[in-house]
Formats: sequence, structure tokens, C-alpha cells
Amino acid sequence: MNRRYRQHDVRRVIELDGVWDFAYLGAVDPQGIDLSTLAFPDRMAVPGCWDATPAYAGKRGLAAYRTRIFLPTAGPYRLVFNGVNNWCQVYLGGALLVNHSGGFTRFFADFVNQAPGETDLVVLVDNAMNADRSPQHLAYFDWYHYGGIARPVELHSLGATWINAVRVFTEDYQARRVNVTIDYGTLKYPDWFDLAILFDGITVLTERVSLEKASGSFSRTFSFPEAGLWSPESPTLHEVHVVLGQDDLRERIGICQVQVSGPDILINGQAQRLLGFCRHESHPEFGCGLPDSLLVADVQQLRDMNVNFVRGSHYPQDPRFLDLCDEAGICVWNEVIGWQHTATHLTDPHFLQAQHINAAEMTAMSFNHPSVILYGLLNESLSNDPACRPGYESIIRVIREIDPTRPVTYASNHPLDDVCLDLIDVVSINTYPGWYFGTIEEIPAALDHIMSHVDSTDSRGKPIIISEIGAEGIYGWRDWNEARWTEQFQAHLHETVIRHLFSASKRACGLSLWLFSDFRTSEETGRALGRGRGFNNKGVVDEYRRPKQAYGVVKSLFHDLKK
Ligand code: ADA
Repeated sequence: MNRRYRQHDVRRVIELDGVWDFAYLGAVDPQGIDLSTLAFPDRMAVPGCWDATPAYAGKRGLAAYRTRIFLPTAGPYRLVFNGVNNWCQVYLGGALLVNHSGGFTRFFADFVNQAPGETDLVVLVDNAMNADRSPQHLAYFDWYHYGGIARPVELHSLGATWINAVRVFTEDYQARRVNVTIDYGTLKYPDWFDLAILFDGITVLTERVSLEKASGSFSRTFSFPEAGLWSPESPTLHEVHVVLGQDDLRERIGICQVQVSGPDILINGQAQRLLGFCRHESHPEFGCGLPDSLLVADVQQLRDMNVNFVRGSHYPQDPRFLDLCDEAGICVWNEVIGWQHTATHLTDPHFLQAQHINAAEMTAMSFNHPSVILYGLLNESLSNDPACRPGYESIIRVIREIDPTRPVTYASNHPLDDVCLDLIDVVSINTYPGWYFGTIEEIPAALDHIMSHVDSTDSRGKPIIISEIGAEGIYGWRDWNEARWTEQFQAHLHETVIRHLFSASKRACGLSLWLFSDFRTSEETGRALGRGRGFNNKGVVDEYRRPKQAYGVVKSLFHDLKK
């Protein structure tokens, strides 16, 4: 199931998760594949990552997945893919339906006039480092690019008129006024349809609407004066259920307005102190396709550590994880995929187009999650190079066009000469004093220096988040010297950072420590040479989620700060 709650009462939805036929094809051109003769000698779990399984560990190239689906009528239908890494082509009965580039986001494959009966659904999936097909998955990144149908897949029967999306945003939290926008598609237009909107199961509107075009949008506004608000301390959720003609869609929402006011991020008027971690979706046995059990366990550990903030580094997080964060009151920064790009990428139309698509898909899948309080992009790219500025502007524009209500940020590792800070609402800084430079004792001065520099620029006074800071700590490694790579060193560094930021300085409104859990790094470049075991070991839990010493230290400090 791709969500934690039932989205449809009327629309027929079939979950396609399970075990599919599988073929590893290797370094071949997808153009040359003849599906009619392709053999599928193996089986593979969907969702899942084939290169995290023992038989195909570490392999790159093309793979093919196949399942059979039953279509009772000629359609229309919609296949919903919640994330396929890194590139794919979807074929139905041998005919190409869609190409999709970039993992970690939802996309659709629509079809109609299909002969009723059973037919093959084949997905060619490529995890190769191919700048043409997958410009957003590059070998030098500091994470392992796992491949596969990593997130759930569903088949939806649409009928002649269907709802593409229901987008709900809070216009005024004090009045509990929300705007509901319905994006529709129809084969029957112009025509009249019955519309009903229910809020928490109670009908709040029924009317006849005229749909004039094949696709479009219309909005209605409601006030629910008695409704509870969403906040990290009290994450009240509501359901908006829209029934249009013979179709329906239920979205779970929170009444929640995020605003920036001077150095603070406000949720429904309350200034927040954001305490948490950056989080990769990665596990040695599951790759980036995390099972429900692990998503639940991650949220349990985050809550146990008194975390109220997660930075989804460095790509859009699984909507099932966002659902759990909505419920737990954990605020999320959701981010467009990206890692240390230069002007070579940020002036390349092909790269930018892929970024715009990922940004649009990330924003659309975040929109109704009250936990998502911040959008991010282009982690640690050359924001100090004026040649990169138009690229930043264009991606931010895409995000804001879809969602003008939430603040935008990016993690800068050039805070002393950044030329793009004026483009964003919240200044976020990645810095590694005590690890890549200086000593732990020098951390307070290093952080103060950066923050006072920001306050000497045109972006003075904006909220500041320390979006990455941390140290490697190998699970189980301790010594008398408390030297680098030990659990003790890592715990000492985290303690110094937290105490300084929120007791001594108080300028920052948020912290996402690098990192929640260890993860496998890229093996295609020399990066693994600087990463013990070939893993980034800066997690407070290791890749199997076993706690290190820093876990308890952070838990206790966050506990005191939350009071
Ligand atoms: C950077 C980067 C992270 C990670 C980190 C590290 O800040 O944004 O993805 O690579 O460095 O561990 O060095």
C-alpha cells in the first residue's frame, strides 16, 4: 500500500506489490531489447532494490521486471509508480507507455482502449550511471545509487472522469480556513457531474459542477472553526474526501501554516526549535526501498531521541515515511535530488529540465503532508558562483509555482561567500568543524563566525538552520584516546554542537545533525577511500539501526531542550 490510510472508497485500486518475474540484462541498450523474446529467469520483490539482493549485489545496468495484470474493461486506467531508480520504461502488452528519469518520486502511466483480459506489464529499469538517461544520479555523489522498483506500484481503474489530485492548503489557521483544489481529467466534456466534499466524514458540500475541458482545476474554500490544528506537539490530522462523478480521493491533511518571521520559523504562529537529523533512505538489505517495518522502526528511534525535525537528504522521502511523520509530529525538510553541482550542471538545459521535473514531482507529493514544513534543493552546490544563480532561481520558481505557501531553503557549504542566499526564506549551513577542519573545542567559534557573517549580509536576520554537522563514529569502535572514528569522539562532538547552538548562542532555530543512520557510499569513485568500510559512518545508529554512544547523548540533550 502506498499510503498509511485508505485513499479511495469508490475507485478500484489493485496493489501490484509482491514478487515479479525478473531478468538482469547488464550493460545493454534498452533500444535493442525485444520484449517478445525476453526470458525472465529469476524473481524479484516489488517494491525493492535488485542490487541489494545477494545474487545481484553491486551490479549496474539494465534489468527487466514483469508481472501480469487483469483488465476487466477497456479502461481508462492509471498505473501509479511511487519511485523507480534510476530510469525506467513502462510497457503494457509490448507497447511503451512511459519513460521516467530520476528515482524517489511518484509518476503515472495512463492508458485506455486496452483489450480486456490478462496482459503483461514489463518495466525496464536502469541503475547505470548514465548522464543522458539519469542526469540526477551521478557517480561522484556520497551515496550508493541502488536500483529497482523501490516504492509501491498500483493499478487504478479511472472511469470516464477522474480526480488527478486534491490539494489542500491552510489559508488562515486562526479561522481554520482551508482551500481545496481539485485537479480533474475527463473523457466526457463538457458535462455536468455531482461533486461532494466531506471533512472528517461529514459532508460539507454537494453541488453539480460543469467540467468544460479534458483536464482542469477548480477550488472551494471552507472554514472549520472547531477543527484542531497540526503542530509537532499535537499533530491533529483531518481527512478531506472528494467524490466527483464516479471517482473519489481522500487526502489526509493538517491545518497548518508555516511562516517565517525574523529569525524564527513559525508553525501556526508558534516559533519552533527544530531538533533532529538528516536521513538517507538506505539499508544494506533493502537498498533505498525500505519496507514498512523499517520505516516504522526509523520513526520509533527518531521519537525516542526526542527528534521533531528530519532533513530528507538528499532526495524526496518516501510518502509512507511522510505519513508516519504527519502522525508523529516530526517536521520534515523535503528536498529535490542533488549533490554538489557546479555551473557545468546548472547551465546544462538537460540537467535543469530533469531538476525541474524532480522539483515538481517532489512538491506535488509533499503538498498535503503537514509534516513537510520546508522545501530544499541542490545540496552543497556552488551557490557562491554567480553562474549557478539562474539554475537556483529556476528550480526555486518551479517549487514556488506549485506551492507558494511553504518556505524554501538549500544547504549551503559556502556560507562565507554565498551569492544566492537572497533567493531563499531560510538560510541553511553545512559545516564540519571538529571533523574536516579544526578541533571540537573550536566548534563554538566556527559556528558563531558563520552565523555572524550571515547577519552581515543582505540575508541578515533570516532563520538559520545548521543543516549538517557531524563526525564519523564506527559502530563498536572505542579507545582510550577518544580519537577520531570512535563512538566517544562522535558523541563529544554532537554534545558540543547542541549545547552551543541552543544554550550559548541561540541564533539558530534548527539543527539537523549529520546523520541518523550510516549508509553505503558510492563505489564508482575514490570516495570510499575516505569512508571506513565503504560506508558513511556519521550516523548515530549504524546501517542496521544499532545505536552508538551519540544516540543516548543526543536523546538526553534533545529531551532537555524540548521542555
Ligand atoms: C556533505 C554532504 C553529505 C555528506 C557529508 C559527509 O556535507 O552534504 O552528503 O557527504 O558531507 O559525510 O562528508
